[in-house]
Amino acid sequence: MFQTLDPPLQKIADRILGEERLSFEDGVYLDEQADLHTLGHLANIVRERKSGNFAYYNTNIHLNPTNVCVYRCRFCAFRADLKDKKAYTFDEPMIRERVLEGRAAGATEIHVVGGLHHKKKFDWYLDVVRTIHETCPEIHVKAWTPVEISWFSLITKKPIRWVMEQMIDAGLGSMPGGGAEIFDPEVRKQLCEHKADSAVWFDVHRTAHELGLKSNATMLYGHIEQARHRIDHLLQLRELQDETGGFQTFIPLAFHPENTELDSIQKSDGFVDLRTIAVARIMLDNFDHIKAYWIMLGQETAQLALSYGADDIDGTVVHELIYHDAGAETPEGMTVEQLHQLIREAGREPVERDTLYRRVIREGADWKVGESVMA
Ligand code: V47
Ligand code: SF4
Repeated sequence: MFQTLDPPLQKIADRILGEERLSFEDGVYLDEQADLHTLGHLANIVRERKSGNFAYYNTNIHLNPTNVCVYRCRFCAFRADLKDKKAYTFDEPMIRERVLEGRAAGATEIHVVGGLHHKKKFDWYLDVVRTIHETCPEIHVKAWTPVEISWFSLITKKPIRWVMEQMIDAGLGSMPGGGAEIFDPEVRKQLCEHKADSAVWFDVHRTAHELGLKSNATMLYGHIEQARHRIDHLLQLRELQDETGGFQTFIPLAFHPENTELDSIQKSDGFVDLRTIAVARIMLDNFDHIKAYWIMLGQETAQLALSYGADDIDGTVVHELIYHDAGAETPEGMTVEQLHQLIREAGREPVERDTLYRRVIREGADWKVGESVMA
């Protein structure tokens, strides 16, 4: 199938074709030395094994309830101090209005993450989830990262499990993948010294999985990290997935430098983005899905990514702030028709999924969920 590959790459290719697991050294080799086209071809084999020709998307809406944050991650352009001009905090009517806007647009999911507000108590965050759930119980609430959950644990002086149980009672349905950045402690120290470390990140996801929630995982790349940090990050995720099986999707997130403390770093190009997606698809053999987040990649790279390992492009999104504050030039949302066109142009078959990867069946303005798509 391959014309003469370098012997180390040939060995790795044989292992991928034989569905064998790759090592840390294999991952670093792929990341640093494999040519992009061979890498993409190998990742595509794994991708089609798992998802065939399907490319998933969902109809979703974002809510970042506040941008006020006690932390100062050096890569973040979204956060604000309490008295900043750009500081904002949603109240209950604003949250309800956002949810109703989502319902009118046919959203099956609301994606909620934000800052850690200096003055808000745990009940305020709990009410964010409760208000969403009570306003539209049919919309799945995917909310909070381990950074937020550990903050709630700190301010309530209660264990993480207790915090999560309260959130589940209020309507939490699953967790997004944020806050992971790069797990390596030296890199983390330089990016976001004070916020939850990797042990806490894993503790929260393990607890979520034990409580029956599904979650996602991310990796922020294209800043000060190196290949060995990226591969270590992927292998730590693979290990927890072996233990719990609770992760659904991995989402590599390209660093956007504009308006951040790290604005002297150049944003990664399409080659690096595709390489990162392909390596992730190959190394994370126990993850069902890899997401090419179109908001972050741009539409063209997201389309290519569907042949470099990705099988999901996130969704209609609407009201994205984290990437747009950091200079993303993509639109703030896309219609279902635009997503379909984007996926079909890339030669894939669009499938609308809900948060838990069940097929969404629409009849006029109504929708219901069917079977798990690959079941
Ligand atoms: O945790 C913040 C990252 C994350 C920047 O689970 C930045 O489906 C790049 O987690 N440049 C939040 N990245 C977003 C996130 C996410 C996105 C899409 C889907 C899902 C999912 C999760 O964004 C943060 C941080 O790692 N981030 N600032 C920046 N300037
Ligand atoms: Fe705060 Fe999150 Fe931004 Fe860090 S990434 S400063 S925790 S909003």
